[in-house]
Amino acid sequence: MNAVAENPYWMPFTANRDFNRRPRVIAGAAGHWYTTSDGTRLYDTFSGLWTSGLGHCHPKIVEAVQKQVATLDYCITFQVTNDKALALADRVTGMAPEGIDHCFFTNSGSESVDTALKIALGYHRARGEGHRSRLIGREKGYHGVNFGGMSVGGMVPNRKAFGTTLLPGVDHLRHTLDIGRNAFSRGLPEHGLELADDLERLCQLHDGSNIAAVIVEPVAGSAGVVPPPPGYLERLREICDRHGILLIFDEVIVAFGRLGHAFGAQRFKVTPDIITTAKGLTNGVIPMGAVLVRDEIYDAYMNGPEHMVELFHGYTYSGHAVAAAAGLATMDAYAEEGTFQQAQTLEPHFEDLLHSFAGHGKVIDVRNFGLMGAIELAARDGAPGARGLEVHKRCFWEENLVVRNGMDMLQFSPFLNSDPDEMERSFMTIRRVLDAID
Ligand code: PXG
Repeated sequence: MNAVAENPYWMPFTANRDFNRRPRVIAGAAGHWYTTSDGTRLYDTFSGLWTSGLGHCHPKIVEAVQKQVATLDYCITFQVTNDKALALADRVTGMAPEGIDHCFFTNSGSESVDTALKIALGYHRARGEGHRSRLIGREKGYHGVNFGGMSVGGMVPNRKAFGTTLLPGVDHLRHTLDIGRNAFSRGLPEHGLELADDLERLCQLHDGSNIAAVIVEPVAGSAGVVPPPPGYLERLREICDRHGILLIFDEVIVAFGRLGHAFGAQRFKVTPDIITTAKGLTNGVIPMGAVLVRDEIYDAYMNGPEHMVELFHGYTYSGHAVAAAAGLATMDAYAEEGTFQQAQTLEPHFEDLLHSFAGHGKVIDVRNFGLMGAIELAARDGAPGARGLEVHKRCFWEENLVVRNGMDMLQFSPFLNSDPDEMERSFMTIRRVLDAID
């Protein structure tokens, strides 16, 4: 078959022409393994796309979804809701840091981010500070692909194509990746705390009273796992408090166990004003996101005539009954199986496996925190990204392993309930591949 000509599917974030030369197609999954359309089993080193920490086709979630879809598939979400959405909002806010007791549902991480930015702007307006409109993101930040998230995001390829149509009034903190000083750090890197002071500089430049919100990933994920220096998030919190700025943690990747806690905020002991989530909310089974909001923010909206809509925002599928049922079953599984504790226990083993690549000739950095890890390869001369893609493809075709590469960074998001031996074998395979290629 001439796949290049015949494949009508325009794939997301994919080199489509390269893919079409030899399509990699998955048709089934169970636990920690995928099955391709020709029946080959592949070990998944990325938990889906940071999504499926409990493993694929978790029986409890499958059952809950099957039951829900046959009981109530969809019901109108504006002015009416369903029992599962109410229960999930209650459940998730119950796991959140104290004072964060409200939850707005979306369908993805990108929607969670744009929702959070709008909630922040509306909050200031509701308090008579509508002039607080500036938004601050960070270089290398990934906050999804909608216009708000792209604007505060700092992934250059995402911004390049749309650079002239992004939101105005956005600034960026410098990123904290410093391979020169921090290469091969285990966990949080030593250097770079002073970079948090970029926020204070922007407050001096614009006057803090014009800044609505700062959004950061507690650990940058898509940028290739960039944990913050110790004290960095605390310092952002202090500066935000000093200037009345809302702090948003984008926890689309880190929430629900990836850092060994329900929320990254709890691991870092820093409480933001808004938390964005998606992915692990339903173990990736049904698309869903949630924006968790501090009480003061919600309360500020609850003004004016009671018959009027307070927040002019929402999605047809906000709080979808089947997604919410998947979310509830996911939360049950996390609790019953002690998943967050399992993740904590695996962390040192995972760290050791990653850092066993530290002396490898093709590796320029290894970074990790929680169950997030990256091995950064040296780029080939004149062909950045080629070495990373070759590892991905060789692992897929020759080693039955799904390995995520972002350019020359290999990224790892092991299952929260990984079998240590399986995890170890996957890294031995990657080493073999790395040794074999140019
Ligand atoms: N925020 C963060 C922190 C994310 O990681 C999004 C928002 C957007 O979520 P949606 O559901 O709209 O995709 C993400 C998504 C990677 C990778 O390889 C990461 C994401 C998506 C695709 C690839 O690291 N994260």
